Amino acid sequence: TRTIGINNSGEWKRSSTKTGYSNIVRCCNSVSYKKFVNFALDQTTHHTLLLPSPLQEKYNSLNSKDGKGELSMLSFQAAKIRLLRSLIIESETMQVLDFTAFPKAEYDTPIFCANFFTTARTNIVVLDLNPLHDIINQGDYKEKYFKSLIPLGLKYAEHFPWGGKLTSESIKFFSPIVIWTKFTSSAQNYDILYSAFKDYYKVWLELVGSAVKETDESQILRNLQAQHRYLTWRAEKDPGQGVLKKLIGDTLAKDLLRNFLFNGVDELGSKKFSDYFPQYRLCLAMVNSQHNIEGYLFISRLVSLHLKLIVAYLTN
Ligand code: BLA
Repeated sequence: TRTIGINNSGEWKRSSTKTGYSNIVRCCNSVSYKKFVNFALDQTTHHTLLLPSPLQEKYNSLNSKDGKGELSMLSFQAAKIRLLRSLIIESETMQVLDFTAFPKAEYDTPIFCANFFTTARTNIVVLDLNPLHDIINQGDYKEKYFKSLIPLGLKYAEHFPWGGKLTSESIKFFSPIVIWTKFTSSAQNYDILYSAFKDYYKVWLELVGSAVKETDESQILRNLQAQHRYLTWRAEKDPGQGVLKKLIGDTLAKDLLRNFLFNGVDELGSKKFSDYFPQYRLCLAMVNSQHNIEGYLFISRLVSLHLKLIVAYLTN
């Protein structure tokens, strides 16, 4: 198989040894997310034939406007995976990972999602298998994918406490095992984050591996619409947008978001953001009001506590 990677100076290269990033740490921080991505790519190649995505040619490496940071992009596809892509940002002040894998519409498998934003002092982390369908009202979907994964979620819940306020939409895109957390920078925290990343990715690969191809056209369409809704949300509301615009300017940032990170948003469906999220059209201020967010937060904490009690009861 052809193998590819990004070298340390950010130049695109083909390497004969492995698929992934060069592991050399470019900057001052104690963590480099390149090893996370390399682990994932390596694991993936054990399960499936990973092919370069057509996006790779255009999206590979960019320097930030101030010349002090570098953005490295990798993208692939596979038999069951429409797009597996990663963005790593390394600069003097931050390390960022945005690693997401989208299954093809014939599979209702969750979307793998790892978003880590790291500065010298703090870290904002989302690690999840984002459910494709509603896990609150669609019990069978929750049962199919998440019931057996609750112990995995609990394994990290104690070390990585809930990160705080979220919009109600984000909560709905997250699974019961989401790691949504903020922590101070330390080698120990990165070790545990790496371990969680490895666990979650291996589980995701198993789910994709055992997924059975859907043949019912209406189910495929449902999966496709769910993927498109997800892409629409993220392309519009990604909290990293501001950082990206600052690093590479408005035009490039928008292009990167719509055509690389959330590729498919303009092709997989024709609905717009306001069709999927009409609440934002009329009354943005209300949706964002403290009251609403606190309400959801309160409920989600209750649910999570409840879940822990049930698990404790069942395992005793
Ligand atoms: C903050 N990123 C956040 C937050 C969430 C996410 C939940 C905190 C709450 C919020 O601002 O909404 C991530 N939200 C997600 C994810 C989903 C979602 C993964 O709904 C999926 C459905 N983060 C990145 C990248 C950058 C980044 C690429 O992924 C930078 C280039 C930065 N995330 C970033 C920053 C914040 C943040 C700077 C803080 C934003 C703020 O406080 O305003």
